[in-house]
Amino acid sequence: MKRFEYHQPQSLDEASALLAELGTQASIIAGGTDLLVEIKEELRKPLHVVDIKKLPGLGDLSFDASEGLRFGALVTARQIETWAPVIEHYPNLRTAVSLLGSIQVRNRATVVGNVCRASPSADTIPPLVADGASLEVYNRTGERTIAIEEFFTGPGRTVLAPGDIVTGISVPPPQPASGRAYIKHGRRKAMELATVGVAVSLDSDGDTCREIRIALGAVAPTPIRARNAEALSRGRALDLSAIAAIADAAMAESTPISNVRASADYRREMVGVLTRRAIGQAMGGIQ
Ligand SMILES: Cc1cc2nc3c(=O)[nH]c(=O)nc-3n(C[C@@H](O)[C@@H](O)[C@H](O)COP(=O)(O)OP(=O)(O)OC[C@H]3O[C@@H](n4cnc5c(N)ncnc54)[C@H](O)[C@@H]3O)c2cc1C
Repeated sequence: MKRFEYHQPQSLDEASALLAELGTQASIIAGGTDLLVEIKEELRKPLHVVDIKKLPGLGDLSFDASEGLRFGALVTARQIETWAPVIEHYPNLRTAVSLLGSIQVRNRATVVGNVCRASPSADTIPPLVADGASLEVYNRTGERTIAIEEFFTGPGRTVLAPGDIVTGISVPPPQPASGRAYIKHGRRKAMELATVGVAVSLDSDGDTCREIRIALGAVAPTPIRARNAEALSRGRALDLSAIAAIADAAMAESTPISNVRASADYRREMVGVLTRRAIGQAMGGIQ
């Protein structure tokens, strides 16, 4: 393992100043479940590691029917997985975190870290994209909010600049008569990264679909929205033939690569299969 200098700032301002000064030589560490593996395997060689665990206010977790869900950068996957409001109102996110690694990993891994790692196959990203989440970013020069869809610029790359710290994520409140689903497909049932991940959030209007957001993971350089498929769905009764057309559109929008886990053709096919299933699950879960 490459040696690095360890820093434990006590305030956001101090952490941001340090990160701005050290620039690309520094990496933030939260749970460390990605970063330490990458350092050990020499995929990353930061000279400085800035631990954010002592920063105040990053452990908050809240839900309000009018404000929605908000969680800070230190909230773990396991906290999200076991928290009643998430189980009740955001079953897509709940499913995603429950499929992330093992309980030991989930007790350390943060959801914000999973998003910031920006892996195309990260489990928590598709449901957060489908739900229209936004990221709160602190920099000592100012704070800003970024829509999660605008956060990713490529595999492992984001719009974050030196000095930026993601302090939390907000997810809008569920609409009445809405349903959500996330389906992960991998080679094994556990401890496996997604070969394809599909998240669907839909709001219904009686028999028709009022609004739908379909997010695909692991089938493009960044997680994506299947916007053509969504456009086909709005204002339409989601019967079997409509769902088949929507699933075909989602397949056409994916641009997967072949790698050790699956071929591009297989992944594209699975986008269709999982989109059909996820729409069905979201409709079945309408509350
Ligand atoms: C055995 C094992 C199995 C796994 N299985 C899965 C799986 O099934 N699905 C899946 O999606 N992931 C899986 N993972 C990865 C998952 O654990 C991580 O993505 C985790 O969620 C990252 O959170 P962390 O707090 O550990 O981040 P860290 O490792 O501390 O950081 C990850 C990255 O995010 C940056 N970062 C962290 N916090 C912030 C912040 N607040 N602001 C800005 N940048 C930040 C870091 O600099 C680093 O680049 C697995 C990992 C292991 C070791």
